[in-house]
Amino acid sequence: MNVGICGYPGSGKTTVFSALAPGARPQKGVSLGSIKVPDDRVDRLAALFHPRKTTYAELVFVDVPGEVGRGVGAFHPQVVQAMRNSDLLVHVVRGFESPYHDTPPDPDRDVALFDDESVLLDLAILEKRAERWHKEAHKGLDVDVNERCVACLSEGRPLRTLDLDEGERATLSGIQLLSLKPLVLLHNLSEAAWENAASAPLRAVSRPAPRTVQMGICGALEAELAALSPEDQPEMLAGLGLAEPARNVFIRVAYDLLDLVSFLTCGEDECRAWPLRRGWNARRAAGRIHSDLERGFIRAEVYRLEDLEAAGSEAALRVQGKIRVEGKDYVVQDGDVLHVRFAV
Ligand SMILES: Nc1nc2c(ncn2[C@@H]2O[C@H](COP(=O)(O)OP(=O)(O)OP(=O)(O)O)[C@@H](O)[C@H]2O)c(=O)[nH]1
Ligand SMILES: [Mg+2]
Repeated sequence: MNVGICGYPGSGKTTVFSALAPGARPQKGVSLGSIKVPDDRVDRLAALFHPRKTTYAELVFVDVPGEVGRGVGAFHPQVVQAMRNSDLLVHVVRGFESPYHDTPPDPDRDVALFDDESVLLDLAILEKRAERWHKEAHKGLDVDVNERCVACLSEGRPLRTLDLDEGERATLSGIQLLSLKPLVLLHNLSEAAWENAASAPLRAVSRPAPRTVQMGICGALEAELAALSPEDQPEMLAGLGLAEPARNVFIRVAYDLLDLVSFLTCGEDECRAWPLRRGWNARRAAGRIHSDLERGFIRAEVYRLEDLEAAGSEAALRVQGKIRVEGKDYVVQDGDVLHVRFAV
């Protein structure tokens, strides 16, 4: 899953990138950094299996450069490309005074501008599509959905506000519409604003619009925190009055917006967590592990980690009849432990 960190020049994107993906080295142009999603279930499995390897689910962050002007029409093609390749967009909104800007921060203007820009880029694509289909006299669900989307965008509304069911959404897959991607409005506050009680509403996680989450951090402080050794972090967190780094909050927000669950696999080789779209079935889950497992899927043996811990071993679990045999259509639940049986 790719998380695109974007926004206007000097809004603190690279600073936020360093806070969210510590250890990644920002570069000129587009930088990539990944983080492991902390998951105590992987640790609990590892305590039972003593595997050679433990692997956590990962989020990949993309720091999109901002060496472009501001205003509608300002997104550089390279920036747009990086945004299209993202599953989730993070709009870093400047909330601090900076020597690089001659205007004070204006979050509302930046949020509106960003929306307008995404809406116009999407509209251009969908209008071209409509024109082509009109010429070809093509009809169908895809045409209807396209029409609804154009109407929505023409009113200046991002596509994520549109109520689309799975089938309707599928007609839009593959075109990477920016305003359809889930969005985090990340207000990047100054140290002073962050400590000010008046900015509490900005700091709290809220949902101002469908598939949109707003949250506030002080990027500079969080980046400083992320650069500390794990032993030194608790002291700084306590000093800031925080229970956890913004990174952890962000991971939960991202999982929620992307509608992800994790399933687990285990054995003496590896214990691992795999992100999966909520509602996906066992066969598609198998495909996350390897395409052979999806193609040759026979069944999945599924159990709950709590049951394994209570029983002490898979053998004991089997005797208790707590290992279920599920077919390809079984909807995988968060925290399910899966063994896929397959033949190719
Ligand atoms: N006071 C304050 N300054 C910040 C904060 N975040 C970033 N800055 C400063 O703002 C300036 C720009 O930060 P960057 O992280 O480089 O911003 P950017 O969006 O990556 O910039 P471009 O990639 O050039 O568009 C730097 O001088 C940062 O130190 C913050 O939370 N508080
Ligand atoms: Mg930058």
